[in-house]
Amino acid sequence: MNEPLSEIESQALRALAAVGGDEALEAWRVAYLGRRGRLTLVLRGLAGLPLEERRNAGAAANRLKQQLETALEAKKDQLAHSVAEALAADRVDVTLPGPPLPAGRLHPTTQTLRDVLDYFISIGFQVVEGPEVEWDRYNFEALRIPRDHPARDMWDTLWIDYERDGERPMLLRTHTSPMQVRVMEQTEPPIRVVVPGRCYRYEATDPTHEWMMVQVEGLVVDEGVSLGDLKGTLTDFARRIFGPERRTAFRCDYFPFVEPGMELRIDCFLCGGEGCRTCSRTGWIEILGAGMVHPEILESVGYDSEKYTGFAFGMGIERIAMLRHGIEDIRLLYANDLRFLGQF
Ligand code: 2NL
Repeated sequence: MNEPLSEIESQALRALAAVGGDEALEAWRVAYLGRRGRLTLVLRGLAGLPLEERRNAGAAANRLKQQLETALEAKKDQLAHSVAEALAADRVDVTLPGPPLPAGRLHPTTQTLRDVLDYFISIGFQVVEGPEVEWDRYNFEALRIPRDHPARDMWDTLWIDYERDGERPMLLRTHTSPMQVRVMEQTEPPIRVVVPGRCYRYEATDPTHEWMMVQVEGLVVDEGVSLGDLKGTLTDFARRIFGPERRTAFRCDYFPFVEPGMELRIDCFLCGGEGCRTCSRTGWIEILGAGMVHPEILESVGYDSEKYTGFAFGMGIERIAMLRHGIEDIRLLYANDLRFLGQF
């Protein structure tokens, strides 16, 4: 009993359409075209038919066989294609850049410190660093600030918990001058150095004071160094850091280690000299202290003060950075808040 070919055809094509993978396709092939498949059985069953019928039915069965084989090949292609498509859709582009990493940056104090040092390096100064823990002798005595000197009140010091002969001879340096004394002790003029570093004062904090600050001091000692050299150097410095259009002015000030002593001011770039909060309504902003090195200091390190003269200066880097960026509270610089620090 032979199945009608039309039945095989419609079932085979429907089943083939439902095939979704290689395994199901092979099962389909075995079921219809395999050695014991439905169409094969029909073809075998033809043997018992009379010649004329066998020829007609045989031709029809062979056409269906070819049709199913063609459909099988087409299905194979389609499956291979959809696998390729799925792989393509799933592809990872390893050349794509990754998600951006948060970039670090230099602290605003460091940025300004580097600009200040770069200026002095450019005009021939050397950069020297010294210890943050100092001897009283270098921090005060060698700079004409003896224990009973009223100027000692200007620095409220953090003393190291170490006693010798009933005294505390060690401290956290209050300025970087002690390193300049060490330089003078160890070298003969000419000297042109800048000394950057952290300094400490035992002090309540407020918008313009911190217990730690970064100071840069400078020292020039040579034959024939004059107040003109001081004024020329520091005026040029002020214009390099704050802009070539800045007006500058020197005014008398007192520091025990210089004579004469002075401060350098620039005209207020916020109000143009009118008077505002930043310049305390004076129209001028103080940016550093300076003076001619006191001859007693030169003598105490073994220099002949008749032969050599020098000038020195000192500035707080936070103050310079605050002026440049319009920062109104020094405590913001060391509060470690990235919302603030990320702006510079
Ligand atoms: C300021 C003022 C100053 C000096 C520092 C100095 C150092 C030696 C000898 C003489 Cl070894 N002077 N340094 C001189 C004048 C002013 O600093 O306002 N600093 C923040």
